[in-house]
Amino acid sequence: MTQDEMKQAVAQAAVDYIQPKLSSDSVVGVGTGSTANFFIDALAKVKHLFDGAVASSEATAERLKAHGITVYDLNEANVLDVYVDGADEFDGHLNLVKGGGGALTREKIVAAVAKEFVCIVDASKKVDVLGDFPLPIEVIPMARSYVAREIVKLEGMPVYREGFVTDNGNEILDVHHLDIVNPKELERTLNNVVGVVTCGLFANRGANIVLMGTERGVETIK
Ligand code: ABF
Repeated sequence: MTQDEMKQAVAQAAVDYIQPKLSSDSVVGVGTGSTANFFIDALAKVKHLFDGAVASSEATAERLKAHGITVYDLNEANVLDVYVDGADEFDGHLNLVKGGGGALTREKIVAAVAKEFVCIVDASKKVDVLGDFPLPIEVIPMARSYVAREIVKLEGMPVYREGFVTDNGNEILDVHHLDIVNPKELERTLNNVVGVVTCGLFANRGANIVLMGTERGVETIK
């Protein structure tokens, strides 16, 4: 099985998982990235079963619309029963690193609103300790150097993601060499640095369930 086939299988498994929860007024939170794109394509086949979607990025909104799925602004949707999105890393406690695609802030907002966060990954994303994947941090542009200096004090090595602007008009620092043994605490610490919009740790609101595509099929981790 190729990595894309695993992503496709897990995307279909996510549709199968949420389908019984959908009703004609359901609004589905939809994430960003290549696994989320497979999910959108699979979700489009059951678009008659729900009302519409909230997107975690402009790219996702475009893909949903191209499939004829109504895209709502989050402020228009009172309730999101479920949010489905990928991740760059996850650990055994369902803490996540996200933001490799740069959409972390909107992803974190949609995840905060949703009653259930279903994370869809291939097996390469599983780790014992988070931090091999450089941790993305969205920063207000004028604060970039200050935030970088504060991160060095925390023993991380920040790298400016050159030429990249987020959907919110901000910049990204990718932080290398962090050994994330206490993700909840580090998430709070980083989010408290002035100029940080949010960091890519999803620990205080991690996933409720991870569906992981493997060579042997899709595994469920809760
Ligand atoms: C989003 O897409 C992210 O938060 C994460 O950065 C990325 C995962 O991408 P892919 O599914 O392409 O590996 O969910």
